[in-house]
Amino acid sequence: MITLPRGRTLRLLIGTILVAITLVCLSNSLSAQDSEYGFPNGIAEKAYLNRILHQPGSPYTRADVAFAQRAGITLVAVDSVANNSDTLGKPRVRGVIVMLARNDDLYGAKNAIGQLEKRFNHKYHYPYVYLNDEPFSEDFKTTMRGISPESDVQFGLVPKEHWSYPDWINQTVAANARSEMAAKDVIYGGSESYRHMCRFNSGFFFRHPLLDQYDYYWRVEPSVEFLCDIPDDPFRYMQENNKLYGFTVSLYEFPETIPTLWKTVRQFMNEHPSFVRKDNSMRWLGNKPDEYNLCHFWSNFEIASLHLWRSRAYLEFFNYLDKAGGFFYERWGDAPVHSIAVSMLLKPAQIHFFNEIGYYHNPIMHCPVDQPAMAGRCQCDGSETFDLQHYSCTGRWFDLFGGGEASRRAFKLQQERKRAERSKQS
Ligand SMILES: Nc1nc2c(ncn2[C@@H]2O[C@H](COP(=O)(O)OP(=O)(O)OP(=O)(O)O)[C@@H](O)[C@H]2O)c(=O)[nH]1
Ligand SMILES: [Mg+2]
Repeated sequence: MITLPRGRTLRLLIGTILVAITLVCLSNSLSAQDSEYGFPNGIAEKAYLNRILHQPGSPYTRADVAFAQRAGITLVAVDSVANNSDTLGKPRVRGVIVMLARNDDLYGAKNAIGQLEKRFNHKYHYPYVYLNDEPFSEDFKTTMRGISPESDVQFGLVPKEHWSYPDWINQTVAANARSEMAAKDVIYGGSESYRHMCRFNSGFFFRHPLLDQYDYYWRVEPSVEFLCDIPDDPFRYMQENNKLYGFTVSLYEFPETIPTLWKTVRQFMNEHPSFVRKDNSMRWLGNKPDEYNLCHFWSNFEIASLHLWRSRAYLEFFNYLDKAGGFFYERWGDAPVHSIAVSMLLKPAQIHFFNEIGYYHNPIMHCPVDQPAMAGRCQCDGSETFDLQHYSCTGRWFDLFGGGEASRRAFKLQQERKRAERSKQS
């Protein structure tokens, strides 16, 4: 038989429970409002954006400024940025098209940018920044200037410290890891330069001085294709709708490239709970906290805020991962790193699926032609779009956060086509 406490003991017990509840609530609200990083729960959205975004007039603390200096980031005053107008007469959004490339990527770079010009930028003249870990050849520069004669075009060298081993990495261990992965046929498993590239795209590209003056970037890779005329300005869309990250394709990562990534992410989250947005998008990454379902946005296409990566929260996250060594001891890609960060730091409404941008990066295609009205401006077959195919994670995104009507219509077309093919064969 259970003996219930009475009288003074009961009052004492209830009192203790009430005090404990109050303390828990108080500590939650304090940690929500008062993280050193101003992040993000309990802070009004605008203030939150101002804190993570280095916006003009944002209330930087001294600590923010010191941190930015340590991270090699310049806080740019808005007045120092020319307020050009685009050809449509509105003030220009501070957007830039960025490509990391080698000199021998010239042919692919020319094709990709040629298509982007034809489909979109000939109307807007957004500037281009090309980055390389080696100096660009005159041939590369002249050719690429010629493709977008009306845009400002800049060529930047990646600083050595953004493309080399940090001192805590044991290069012998890294070399052994590469050999082991190559022996197992892991894609790019044996490549040293690929690892520097992934680390650069994860943690450094946005610190390049040529990007200081911009708020948004569009990442383009050599040899990708833009399959549709792009009617509206995606940069402006991002700005006007408070979007911070945009994607067209998502899929599953190769697990062999990231054996300890998720464990490291979880450690980071446990050690820095104030970075983890309460209304985040992490459900997309799996149903159980201990298991990563390998979903990621395919980062060869990104239209996103540069300030997202310049935020203290992201830089702390990147530093944590970088210290863990997985960029070199494994083969962590910038795609899962960006995607996990985006899911942790942003709410779903800040992440945008750019359905209308028809896009191809070998071997995957996103095509928005789900209805005849769109067919006139695209060179792709919507019934072949990747969106809801089994290796895509975009369906999961729609299921969790809504949207995707066009993709569902396209998927229906896909099924009908397959059925028709099957019945023709039988
Ligand atoms: N400057 C420079 N750029 C690189 C290097 N390696 C890759 N890149 C660029 O980094 C981006 C990603 O590299 P990719 O080789 O396309 O990697 P991926 O998309 O995972 O693989 P693919 O399926 O081969 O396209 C591209 O813009 C490349 O041009 C390098 O060593 N130096
Ligand atoms: Mg590529």
